[in-house]
Amino acid sequence: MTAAVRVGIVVGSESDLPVMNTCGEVLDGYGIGWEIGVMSAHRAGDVVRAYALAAPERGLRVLIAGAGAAAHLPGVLASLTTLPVIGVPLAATPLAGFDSLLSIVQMPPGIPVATVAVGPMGARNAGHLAAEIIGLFDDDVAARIKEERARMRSKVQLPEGFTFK
Ligand code: RP5
Repeated sequence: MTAAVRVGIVVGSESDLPVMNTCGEVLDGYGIGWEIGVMSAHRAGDVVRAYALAAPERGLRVLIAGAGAAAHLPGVLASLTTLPVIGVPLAATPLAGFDSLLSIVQMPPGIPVATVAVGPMGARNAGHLAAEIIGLFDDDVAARIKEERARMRSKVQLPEGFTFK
């Protein structure tokens, strides 16, 4: 059975897709349904507005937006919906994502965007954070998150002579 789509990923350009698809891979690992679309806040603001307004009734519970340069996509989405919005700053200009990071993270009070790290690391963490939000009301996802945390913890290698108590 295909999982219901709960997470909407949007990017500002087709050039953002390779990085942001890794976010979807993380969601796949938790068995969470997701979709991805390309819609720039600058070049197609009307489409972004329609997508944000339709999101709740379409069953989406979290929006993730990845964009580079003067990255307004996450903030514009957040202005149009009360669904949680996660912003992923992408490195698309000579400023290497610092421009995008500041554009996304410096939101005014009342319209938050949960901003993650620049680039691929942030794209993956956006998937993990979205899973934690979904896990608040989905016990299967919550259980998979616990399994993933245990898997990460199992990578510990103790030095000889050190006993963990
Ligand atoms: C942003 O400008 C996009 O999110 C992308 O990261 C960057 C460059 O876009 P393209 O010129 O590759 O379309 O809006």
